[in-house]
Amino acid sequence: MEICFSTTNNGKFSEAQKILNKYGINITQAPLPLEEKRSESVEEIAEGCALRAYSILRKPLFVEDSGLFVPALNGFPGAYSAWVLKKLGNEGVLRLLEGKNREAEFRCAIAFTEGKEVRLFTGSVGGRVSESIRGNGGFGYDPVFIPEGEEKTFAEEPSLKDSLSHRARALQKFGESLSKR
Ligand code: ITT
Repeated sequence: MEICFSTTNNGKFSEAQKILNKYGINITQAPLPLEEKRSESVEEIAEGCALRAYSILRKPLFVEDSGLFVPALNGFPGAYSAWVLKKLGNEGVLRLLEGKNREAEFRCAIAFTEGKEVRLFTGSVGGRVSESIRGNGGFGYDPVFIPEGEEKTFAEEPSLKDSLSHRARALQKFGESLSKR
């Protein structure tokens, strides 16, 4: 089976490729710059983007919206994660968290469509924001995120992401559902 993954993020694409291959699913990348609906919900954003991507590509596809949610910042950067990373970087996020509770959660919503309905698959991982930037692997916020029960950041130990990241968890549900068809 071959499905298109509409994303401009190569890190997301290679993680998805690795996991979905295990379910016998091949993916191709369409880096469409999709405008995202303003919402605090990764599910809502992903759903809207899936329909927009389908109106352009007209073939079975999925998109994925994700973000880092920090309760001490009322969920920020959340749905604004990509924008915050571009404007403030991981350094800026560390500064925002000085003296605050560093608990955080990554959330991911995959939206799959073949044109009519949109099916959603979600995943999350709890953890904390590190005190400093650590590691060279992964992408985005990986150098500052330590998953629950671990000491290393995702960037120091990217293999952790294959089993327990928000994306891996959503992709596993997606892969299982597709392989049952
Ligand atoms: P597309 O929308 O084109 O897929 P994007 O990078 O803009 O790519 P999002 O809008 O979903 O993706 O923004 C998510 C942000 O959160 C983005 O800055 C990512 O780098 C970051 N992020 C998402 N998953 C991550 C992960 O597994 N590790 C580190 N950072 C992550």
